[in-house]
Amino acid sequence: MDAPQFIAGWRGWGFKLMARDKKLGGEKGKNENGQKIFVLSVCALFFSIGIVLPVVSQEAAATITPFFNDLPGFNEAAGYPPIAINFDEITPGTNITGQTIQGVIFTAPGASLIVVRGTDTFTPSGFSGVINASTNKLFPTSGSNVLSPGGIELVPGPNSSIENDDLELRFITPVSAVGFDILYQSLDGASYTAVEIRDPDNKLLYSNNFIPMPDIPVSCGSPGGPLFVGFVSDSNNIASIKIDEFDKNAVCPDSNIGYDTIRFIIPVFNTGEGTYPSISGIHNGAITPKQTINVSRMFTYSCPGTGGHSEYVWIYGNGINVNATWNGYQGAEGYHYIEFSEPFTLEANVTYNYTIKTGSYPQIHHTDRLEIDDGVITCDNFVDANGKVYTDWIPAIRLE
Ligand SMILES: [Ca+2]
Ligand SMILES: [Ca+2]
Ligand SMILES: [Ca+2]
Repeated sequence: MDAPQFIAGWRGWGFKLMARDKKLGGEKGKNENGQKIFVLSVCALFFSIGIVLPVVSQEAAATITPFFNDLPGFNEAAGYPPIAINFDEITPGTNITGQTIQGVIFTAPGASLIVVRGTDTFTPSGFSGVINASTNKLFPTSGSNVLSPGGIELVPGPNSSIENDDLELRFITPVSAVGFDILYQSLDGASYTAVEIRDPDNKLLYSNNFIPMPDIPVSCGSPGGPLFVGFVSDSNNIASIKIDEFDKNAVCPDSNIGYDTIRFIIPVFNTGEGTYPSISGIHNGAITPKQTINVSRMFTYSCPGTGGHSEYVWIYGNGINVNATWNGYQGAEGYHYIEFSEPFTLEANVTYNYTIKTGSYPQIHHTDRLEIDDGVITCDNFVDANGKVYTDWIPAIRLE
């Protein structure tokens, strides 16, 4: 581009313009005052000639609604997706590049994806415009850990292996909504981050080349802080989301970002609650999930006032052969669960056999075939504790 490109957006009392460093030849203004004077003079120009530039943002398909700095709005539209990933169970210092967590593949277009304790992050010397470097950290929004591409040192640019803080999340099972916090080294009013969302065919669903920050004045050296970004689709078509962070200079202590508190609905296979009558025994049948699910444990619904549970589960066929054994009445609700030693994946529209041995009084679906939103589960036979055989008893369970 020959001329600077600007993003204009109505912000209540007026509009605000942000100059993108990349569009100005790769660097921000020489100093903050110079940049401010430049932006103000451009504002004055547009006010004087009475034009408004369009928002530089495109929606290839009108199916995605963005929520910037609006967690309540996102929750309302998306049905309160839980926090699925908070990084708090991962040992600080772990590089999760290429790893799959809760069915999400973490890909690093830039610096390596390192989980750190947020308070361990720090701003070294080398930036201009520093007011109080101890406030320029990646503060967590859940627990104490965050994802900080490049690690704990939030270095000035250019230094692409440490401060190019891009992130791509790929969902094994596409979702209809995803939200998370971007942690800015300095919440200074200019995000220098872009976002792209793609469907399972890699088709662009949504992009925004300059994520809007809250309505705060641009102010070099501001303390670090989070910005919630969320996206809601009208179908389960969000397969990947890519954040491009493109502040790569040493002007103001703001060339690093991190991530925390990722919200989305984790795909499960849930039969929902069953009914009486109930008795323990051994169930054999098949499960066909409608969506690909990452399984690490199985929940069993119990009849009220009983300790109904599963004692053993075996899932096999079509490349899967896993089993797990109950380890007792642990914790308040822990007895409902059987944990598998390693997570495994059940593919969409593939049928797997199951054998489930129950104890006490689990809830039962009294049918030989149950079709639910998550797929289909059938009963081949059920041998109850007295040796009686049925073909229409399906245990009420949830694979998650
Ligand atoms: Ca966290
Ligand atoms: Ca970094
Ligand atoms: Ca950067």
